[in-house]
Amino acid sequence: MSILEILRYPDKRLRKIADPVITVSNDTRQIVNDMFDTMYFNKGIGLAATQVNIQQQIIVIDLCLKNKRRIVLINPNIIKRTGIISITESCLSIPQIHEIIPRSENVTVRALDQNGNKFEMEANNLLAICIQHEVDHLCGKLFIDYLSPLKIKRIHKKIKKLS
Ligand code: GNR
Ligand code: NI
Repeated sequence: MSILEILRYPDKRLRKIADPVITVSNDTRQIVNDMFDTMYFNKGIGLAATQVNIQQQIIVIDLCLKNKRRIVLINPNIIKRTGIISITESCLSIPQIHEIIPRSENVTVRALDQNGNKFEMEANNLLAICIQHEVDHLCGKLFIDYLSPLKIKRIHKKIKKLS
């Protein structure tokens, strides 16, 4: 078990594009386990490999914060989106910033699980939002990228004050 270091905005490595996992191996499963440990330790509901400086398309999610329903998405692909929903989002890579972000309300995602098996799942509400937030991370995108330049400016000021 290892707790990995989470990159903090404005670290440029958060902007890297993750590569697909070619073979789901024991190494991949080790990364998944470390990511769950890191996510639970930091009380997050999701974590993308990009956030722990691993440039591979790996996501872990558990909305319950406590081993209730672990979801692993390797090489995820959102194949369908419907509806619109907005909640106040936060990100372990941008501590103390909380903003309302528009997302799709329902998504269908195709991915591989930790055994390398293909699966498809439908998600709505918080799970759908979390999947979109994490898939964005794998593309180097952060939730604050959806905000206006003025709001981003204010966030930069707040981060400066906090540090
Ligand atoms: O822990 C997290 N909570 C959260 C709340 C609303 C929308 C998205 C999230 S994901 C976030 C953890 C994180 O930074 N994942 O990348
Ligand atoms: Ni995040």
